[in-house]
Amino acid sequence: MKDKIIKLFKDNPDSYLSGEALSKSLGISRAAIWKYINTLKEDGYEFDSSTKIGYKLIYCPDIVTYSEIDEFLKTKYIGRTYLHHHTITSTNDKSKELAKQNPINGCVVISEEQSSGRGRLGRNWTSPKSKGLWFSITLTPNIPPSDASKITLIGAAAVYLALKDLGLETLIKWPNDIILNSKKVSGILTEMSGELNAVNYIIMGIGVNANIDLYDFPSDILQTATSLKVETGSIINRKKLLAAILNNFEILYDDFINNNNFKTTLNISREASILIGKDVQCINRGTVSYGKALDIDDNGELIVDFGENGGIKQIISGEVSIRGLLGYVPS
Ligand code: BT5
Repeated sequence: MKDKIIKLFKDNPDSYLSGEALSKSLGISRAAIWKYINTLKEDGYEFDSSTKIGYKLIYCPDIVTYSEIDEFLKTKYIGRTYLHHHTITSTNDKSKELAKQNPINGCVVISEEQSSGRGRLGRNWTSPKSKGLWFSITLTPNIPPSDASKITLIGAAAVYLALKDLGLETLIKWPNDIILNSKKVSGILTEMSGELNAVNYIIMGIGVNANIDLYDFPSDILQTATSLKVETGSIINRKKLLAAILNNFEILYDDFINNNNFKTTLNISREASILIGKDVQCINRGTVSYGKALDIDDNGELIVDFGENGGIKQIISGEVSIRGLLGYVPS
């Protein structure tokens, strides 16, 4: 209902809407309207109000609710079911809980803040309030489970394209990191529920460090993590950025699911790769092997040359972490 009320105000900019008109349009009592207006004020909306003529919306807060991103969203189904939280443990966990009952293709769960944001392999993901985009997309593709890792590359390509729209040239550290000026600004956590031959649902969680300040990062990641605000010196419009990611994602994802076309994503993964041509360490369950990243193959797997003893191998994303020889990214 809050979304509907905001939409009415946005459809009538510069106008005062009376309690009676709102109550008529929305089919709820004037007392209920008054209650909703108060909760909207708590969310940071500001209204000019007059007992005679009603309310006029004068300020929208930096909040990533559906009514705030709808005007930028061009998708058919990605983000058209949309659940916004102020705080949550993890949007991946919430999406999983919902999908277990009824997975909705394209459903986005987003939170201003996560108290237990997760990375891969049980790592933590720092997700401070209203300073980033912390969201998960539920997908129900009819693909074999072996193709699920491609969804991560599609997600990374969508973030890359959205940031490019903002004039930011990022690099992709296969399979799930977006790098700006050698530091991580975004990470992706893709989780799947499936049978041997079929995917039930996929939850793709994306974290983007939009307006995080350096003091928000725990000291142990200060060397590897950054935000768009830190790198550009400007506040990023989270609403437009989120919509751009979802818009780009739907185009790439649709092309893959409907036309079996994964080429655009592959081209982006290769051209923007920070790994190809570089010496890397592959860390698999604590075991480190050294090699040179050669390419990303047509299935989205990383091809690494481990030299005389190891030979050339395909690395499947998931359990493996890739690092530069001396640090987080290769130099
Ligand atoms: C990732 O894991 O990069 C996946 C991150 C996915 C986060 C999203 S937010 C919405 C959704 N809900 C969730 O609970 N998660 C997803 P990985 O490659 O394992 O990287 C994790 C590592 O990155 C940590 O061990 C830290 O070293 C570092 N890190 C933690 N928070 C960070 C941040 N905000 N920015 C950059 N690096 C971070």
